[in-house]
Amino acid sequence: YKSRDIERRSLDVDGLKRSFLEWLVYSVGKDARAATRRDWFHTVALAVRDRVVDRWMDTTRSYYQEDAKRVYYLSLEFLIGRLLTNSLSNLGIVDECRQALDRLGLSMEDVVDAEPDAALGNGGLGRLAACFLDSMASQGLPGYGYGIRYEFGLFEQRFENGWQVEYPEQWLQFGNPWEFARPEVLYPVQFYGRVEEFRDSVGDRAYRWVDADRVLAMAYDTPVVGYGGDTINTLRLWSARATRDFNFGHFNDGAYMKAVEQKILSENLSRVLYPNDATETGKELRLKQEYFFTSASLQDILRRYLQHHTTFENLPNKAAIQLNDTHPAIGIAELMRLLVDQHALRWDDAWEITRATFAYTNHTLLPEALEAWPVRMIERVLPRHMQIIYEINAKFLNRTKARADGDNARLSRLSLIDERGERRVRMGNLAFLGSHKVNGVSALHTELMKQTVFADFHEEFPDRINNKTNGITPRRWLKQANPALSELITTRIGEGWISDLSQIAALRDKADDVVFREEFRRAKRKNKKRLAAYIARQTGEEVLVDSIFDVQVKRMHEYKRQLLNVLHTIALYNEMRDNPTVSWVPVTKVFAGKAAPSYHMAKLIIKLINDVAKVVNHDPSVHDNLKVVLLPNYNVTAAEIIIPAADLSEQISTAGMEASGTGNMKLALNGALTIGTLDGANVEIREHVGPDNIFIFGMTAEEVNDLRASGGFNPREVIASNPSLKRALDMISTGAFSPDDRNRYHPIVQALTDGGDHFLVTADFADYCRAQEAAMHLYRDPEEWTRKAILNTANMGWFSSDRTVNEYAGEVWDVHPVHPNHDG
Ligand code: 26Q
Repeated sequence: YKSRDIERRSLDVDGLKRSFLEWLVYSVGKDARAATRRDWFHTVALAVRDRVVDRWMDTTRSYYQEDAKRVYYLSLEFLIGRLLTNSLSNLGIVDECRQALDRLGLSMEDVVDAEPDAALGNGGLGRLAACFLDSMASQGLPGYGYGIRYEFGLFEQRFENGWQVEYPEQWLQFGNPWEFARPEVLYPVQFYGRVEEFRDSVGDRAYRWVDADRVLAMAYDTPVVGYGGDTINTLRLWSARATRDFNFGHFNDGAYMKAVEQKILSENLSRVLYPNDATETGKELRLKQEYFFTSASLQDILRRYLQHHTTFENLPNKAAIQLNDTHPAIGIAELMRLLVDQHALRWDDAWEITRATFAYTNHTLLPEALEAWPVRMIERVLPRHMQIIYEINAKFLNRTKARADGDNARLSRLSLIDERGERRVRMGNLAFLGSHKVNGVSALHTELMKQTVFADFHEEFPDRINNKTNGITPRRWLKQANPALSELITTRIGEGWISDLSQIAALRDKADDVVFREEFRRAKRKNKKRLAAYIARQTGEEVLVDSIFDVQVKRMHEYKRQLLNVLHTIALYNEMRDNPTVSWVPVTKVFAGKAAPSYHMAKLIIKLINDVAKVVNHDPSVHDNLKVVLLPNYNVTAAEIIIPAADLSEQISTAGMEASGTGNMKLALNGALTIGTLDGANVEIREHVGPDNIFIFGMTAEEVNDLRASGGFNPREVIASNPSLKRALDMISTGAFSPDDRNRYHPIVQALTDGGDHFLVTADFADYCRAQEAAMHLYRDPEEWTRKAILNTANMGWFSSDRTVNEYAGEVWDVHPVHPNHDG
């Protein structure tokens, strides 16, 4: 056994190669001649996993032995992407693996490309959770991710005739070599039924939840490899399994098949990720998903706690539970239920423990995205929780009423129940009240939380709201995605930046070094070639590597204003056609992003981009100076190719509407200059990179607010006074891009005109064009452009998710690094 064990852990080229061959034959069941790329991916992943498990168990054991306080990150989304390069890179064996594959006649790229992209998330919120997992593990913080093991991740996007069509994303189809099924880690989760009141042993009123349906939550664990491989944390995802207890009602008519059918249906709970990154109003299955994974996670957390403790008063000293938006907020009522109903704590003690344990992160102020579940639905699906929510509300409002001297409007705003129209539970209010800390995700967003949605709560609890500006992991988003730039950086300043991104500031001096600038440009050009090849493969379009790669990659949303970018594209197209003798800076407009399947306007914008691309790309009169591409199926893997190649980063949301953004950080770190509004984290990016190294335009959040309040904005007037805007809009509305259906874009034109232009696209258009011109002008001066690009990379150190996670650890969680013992 011993020699085999050592073999399994060997990190050198020979050991890896021998492991690969062993895994290929004995676990994948193929010989080298018959193996496909996918077989090789599974082989390599399993061999790499071997190098992780001992350290993983050491880590878990160390946490247990030290009875360390753990942080539990509850999230309905973890957008982790591929794990092979990530694991190899964090273990420090990328080159060894490449060589081992080389000796087997295989290309590392081919093997890496055979891994499906784990898209268990929609966008920013889910990717943030994945970055936090990396940062916690890389800094030795005892952090667990808890979520759902969706069988289908975010849909695969294809374009058919320019329209988005969704296909199921079957990432588990060929098995998942990274996960460990834990069939023994199984918790019951209940739904429906009713609540019975009874007297407990001392004669007090007590409640039990009876006649409920049961589903089992089964755990799957994925190791989270920290940088350097010292700490290996756990991502635990729950899968729904049917119970074996039967609904005996069905047996009266001998309906065995009917009973089994119910069992099968109960497993639908973990089937699919909801593809809406704004709210999916009132879908019962979504509510059940939220409760399912939250309840299982809390049961697991309490089980772990009770291994060391017999009473609950120390729970807040041993567990910090972070709610990633309100999606797991039902956990507040669930923990109360577990403590009061199952462990017989007194209400007030349970409440104090609950509040001290939970913290809540808000990711949006958009009113339509604030979760509010119909009372009638919660009553039916989770009857005991509805009672508990009422009780929390009654106690809170009673205490508040005493000081509110008759301000009923204020009380009704503070209430957990929205009484206007159909009665609904405001999950944001529940999350706020049940947490000791509540945070926004950028400085501006946190300020706006205080002034808008949580103004009354902020007045009531002035110390509760705090800011935690988002961050991104430099391992995935610089080291792995951009080897060309990473290696250049490391040759100049060493590799300390990988685990301490503040060190990247040492590059500031290099901005004035011509040689360094030349090498920086060379790295960018290499990445642009890689992207150009990807574009050609995906769209058939040939783009100029020396054009400005002007990139807008993110979910399709009206507030993110892809339309503003499209209007500028059309205006630029017109100018190029009008002035064919001018020597234009060639521009490649790169778009990518998915629209929620039910978001018709977003889907129409996708079609418009594809229609504009068709016209522009085939018009010989622009001499290839302008190309428009919309890349299909944007996901983490595509982002890793697109982002390192960008020159210009489009961050152009209506001010006040983007909570933070994180793509903005990835792009700036990779040396793209930002063109953006003063929204979300763009504000802080400007402060760090310096106002001379970013193109800021448009209205501020305050101006947007004032304009809306005064109601004094007429898009028709703005359009009439701007000929290039008018012309672009006229072209859209008269069918210049849709000769086959001239009315196709009526809804878009309508929204921007008589619809009142809610997202202020027309209001910001002129200033946006000015900023675009400034960018194109600067691009003509490669030395100046590169200098600013370097200053972006050098000044983005603060936006590491290591910094963000450390702030949470110190100010919200009170957790500390644990150094696993690997010699035990
Ligand atoms: C809610 C209810 C029912 C179904 C779906 C949802 C749902 C799902 C996903 C609501 C919202 C989301 C995702 C939100 C999101 O990604 N927000 C982004 O979070 C980032 C990380 O903080 C920020 O950088 C972005 O600004 C913010 O838009």
